[in-house]
Amino acid sequence: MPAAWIALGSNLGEPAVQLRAAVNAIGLLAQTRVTARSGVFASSAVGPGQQPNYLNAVICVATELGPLDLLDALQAIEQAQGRERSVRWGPRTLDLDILLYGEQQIRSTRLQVPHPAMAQRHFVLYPLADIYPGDQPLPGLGSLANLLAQCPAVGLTRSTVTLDYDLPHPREPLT
Ligand code: A4P
Ligand code: MG
Repeated sequence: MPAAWIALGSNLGEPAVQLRAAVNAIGLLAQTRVTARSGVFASSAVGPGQQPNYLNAVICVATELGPLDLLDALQAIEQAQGRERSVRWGPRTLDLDILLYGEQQIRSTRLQVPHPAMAQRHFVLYPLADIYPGDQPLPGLGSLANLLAQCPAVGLTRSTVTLDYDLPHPREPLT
């Protein structure tokens, strides 16, 4: 099954709860399994005006959904968790971005993969480094070690929050 890496971000509505709920919802998508979860990182908002701080994380999924079907599914989860799209880079309960989808490089109107801003974003690269295979170059972007070296983690801190579920995973039998 192709592997896709997904970035999660939230700065409204109890970000830790939003991130955990999103991982849970992604794990319940058809033909999709969450195979790795990064730690959770805190940082101040990149964007306009005064905004609450963000929590960010990255997960890896194995999925039979094609890239656009995966995007549709992620946008439905954003909507279900109360996402309102008003201001570009404005505060949000949940942002789900497809960072990488297998080896594919996609440049369509709706979907650009690798995500065009990922190389400049410490809140994406450092969580990704928790779970991305060190010896595997990123399609079109080279080694993650190089990207990290050019993107200092200034203002980024590892949170004590984790993506662990508070409740038993719905797919596990309840005893
Ligand atoms: N789209 C194109 N490529 C992709 C992709 N690879 N993954 C299109 C997901 N979507 C993709 O996205 C707008 C459109 O991008 C989608 O409809 C989709 O067709 P959006 O989520 O509605 O808008 P946005 O998130 O406000 O814009 P954008 O440019 O995606 O913003 P970013 O880059 O996601 O930045 N500061 C901190 N500390 N942490 C953050 O997580 N996030 C942002 C948002 C700003 N500042 C932040 C953080
Ligand atoms: Mg986005």
